[in-house]
Amino acid sequence: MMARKVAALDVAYVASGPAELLERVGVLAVFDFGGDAPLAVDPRHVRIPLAGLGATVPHECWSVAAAVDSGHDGALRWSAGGGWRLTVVEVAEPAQGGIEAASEAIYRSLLAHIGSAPEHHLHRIWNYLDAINEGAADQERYRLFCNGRARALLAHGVNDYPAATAIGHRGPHGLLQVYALSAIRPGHALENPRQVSAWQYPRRYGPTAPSFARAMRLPDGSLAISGTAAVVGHASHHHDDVAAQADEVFANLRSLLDGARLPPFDARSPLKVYVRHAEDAGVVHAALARHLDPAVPRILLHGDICRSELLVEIDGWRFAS
Ligand code: 3EB
Repeated sequence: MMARKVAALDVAYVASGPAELLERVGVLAVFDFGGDAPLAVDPRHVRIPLAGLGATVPHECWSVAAAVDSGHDGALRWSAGGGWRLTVVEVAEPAQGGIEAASEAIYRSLLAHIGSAPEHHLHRIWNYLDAINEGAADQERYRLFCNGRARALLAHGVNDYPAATAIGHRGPHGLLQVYALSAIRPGHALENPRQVSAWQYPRRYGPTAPSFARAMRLPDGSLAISGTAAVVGHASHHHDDVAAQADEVFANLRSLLDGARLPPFDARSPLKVYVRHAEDAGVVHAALARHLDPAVPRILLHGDICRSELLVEIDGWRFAS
């Protein structure tokens, strides 16, 4: 059998409206941040429950150099083309019996869908839950989410973790949203030499270490970068100092790119910046200006980071220039 290659994947932040974008050839998804803009019936139109920080927030548009198909599978929505697949699923936690059970259920349905698709290699996953830091110690909602996720991954025999982001949203209470990128070809997970691998975090951070890789080298050679915070080794650094945390995030990102033998971010490196306190947006903007070429596309979003002392996190992509 001939190994099919994947088409080039691209992610861009664009001002155009969803209706116009969804008309274009090869559009895999259009993400709308925050607000309550009406959703198109199209399964490729995804509303993310994180508000933008800034005057106008562009849409995030995923496209491939190929024809795209899309549809529904029970509660899941999917689109696929060029060897890539986006799968989106949302659940109401109360209907599932709480965050831990909801997390396990959403991952089981997602993994079942992806596992039976041609694009069955899981590369990158995003997780959004509300009140992420609510609950004391091991009852913290993020830790309960990690328990459920790990159980589903184990049940499906997944031990090569995808790159991931897990962020707290301020949207509807009990809304758990997960979406994933998978492909017909495998990727290659990367770790960060400055950071202990998340799945090896010591017990003090929770009963189940988080199941994610620091980055994924995609089958087209691009790099998908996980949520990166001011974690050095396994410890959070610079409590209460968002500027110093942002500097530490960039030290982590540089170390990740160096490890992957990739040059610094450029116009083909869209980044998403999650900021816990809206009033920190100015300080974070200044940090981005210090560390990034002005051509690097970036979006600031209002979101909570999974440890309560962390104030800023960045994820993104580095596509071939
Ligand atoms: C960290 O380094 C910060 O649980 O999926 C970043 C990215 C973080 C993904 C996840 C958590 C996750 O531990 C938190």
